Amino acid sequence: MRKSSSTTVQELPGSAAYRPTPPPAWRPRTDPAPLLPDPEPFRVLGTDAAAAADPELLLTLYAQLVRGRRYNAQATALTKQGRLAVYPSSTGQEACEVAAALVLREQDWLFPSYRDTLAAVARGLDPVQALTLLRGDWHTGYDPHEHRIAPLCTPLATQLPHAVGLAHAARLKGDDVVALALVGDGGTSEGDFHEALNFAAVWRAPVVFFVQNNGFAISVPLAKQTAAPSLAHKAVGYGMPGRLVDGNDAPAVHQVLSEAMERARSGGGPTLVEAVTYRMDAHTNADDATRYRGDADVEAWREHDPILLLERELTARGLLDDGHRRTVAEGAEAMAARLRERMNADPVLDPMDLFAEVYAERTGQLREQADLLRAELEASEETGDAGEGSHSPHSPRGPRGEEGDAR
Ligand SMILES: Cc1ncc(C[n+]2csc(CCOP(=O)(O)OP(=O)(O)O)c2C)c(N)n1
Repeated sequence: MRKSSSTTVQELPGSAAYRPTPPPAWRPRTDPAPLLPDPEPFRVLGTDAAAAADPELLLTLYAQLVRGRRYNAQATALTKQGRLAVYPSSTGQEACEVAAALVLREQDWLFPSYRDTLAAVARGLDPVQALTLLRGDWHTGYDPHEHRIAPLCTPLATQLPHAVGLAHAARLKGDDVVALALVGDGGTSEGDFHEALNFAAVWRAPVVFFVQNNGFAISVPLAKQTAAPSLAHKAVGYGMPGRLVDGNDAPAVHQVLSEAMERARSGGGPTLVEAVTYRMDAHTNADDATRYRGDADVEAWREHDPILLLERELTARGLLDDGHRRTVAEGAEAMAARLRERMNADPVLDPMDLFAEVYAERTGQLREQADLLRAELEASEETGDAGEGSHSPHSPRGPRGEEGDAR
């Protein structure tokens, strides 16, 4: 902006003063070639690498995928029964969700988006606590510090700078912690994505960025989201490696993420991993996906289903028979029944919790509002207006979880 006639202003591109050539001292600091993703997504299943895959890992992944699929189906059903306000299903993306959870050590942190309840559950979070926010019952629904799972993040990509901040702080303190941040393809267009990746690369923060490219940002297809050759290519501009992986190939995702985590752990800095997958369900229960995509697309992806791909491999190697398959299915069914039962119980909530655990020290305005609410609640209790279950004393932690389910 021109301040006064004597101020020198930078001329706009295209003017005579604009010199796109950098000064002679400038040199690229990194050879981009090692940072570039492979042209094709990395695969294990259906390739020679599959024979070397650890049978125990394959079976663990299988059990978690089946359980995850059942969890998604049950949570979706709960929205139809009015027991859950909203559920962004990760059906079709279970390999990404499960692998993300399994590559974390206890001290590592997961930074999920709203679509990643399953990753949180696979990390060991109680399945009901994981749904608390989506039921609109309470704040996050769990203690992020206890589980080292940040709140499920609804504003797109804001979890990425959070993850970088935590990772960078851990490194400054000398703590052996890696942060794994999940984001959708649409989230990569956000300013927070840019700021997080740039800062992380410059400071070599121990963080892994994991993009689940599921084809759509609600109704916006990837082709309208980016003109980049792949989302993994974006890594190169920041000076970190980009990896492209088949997001429906559970052992492949596990391997690529494990390598990225190890790189971060050992001081090698961040990695951007893009998993190519597909969102089989609508964006949420509030969306009608038939308005922007055809059944044929969805059907084509059924042939590349993460459970189907893994089952094929396990069966071919004689690692999975009907008995084992039944046991896994029954375990998933029992989890779903328990989830149904617990979600069908009305939670006892305290309206005063609205003010709890938001600020370490409440502002004057919030103190005033809390006093007003308390007075109203007390008045309605005296007149007997309070509905059943309202303002009853209960755990200060909100809806209580049960057993650390799922591992
Ligand atoms: C900052 C911000 N802008 C817009 C929205 C509204 N919104 C919610 S989900 C969504 C699409 C996100 O798509 P993507 O990142 O690909 O993730 P997916 O839902 O496919 O997992 C949008 C635009 C939001 N939540 N936050």
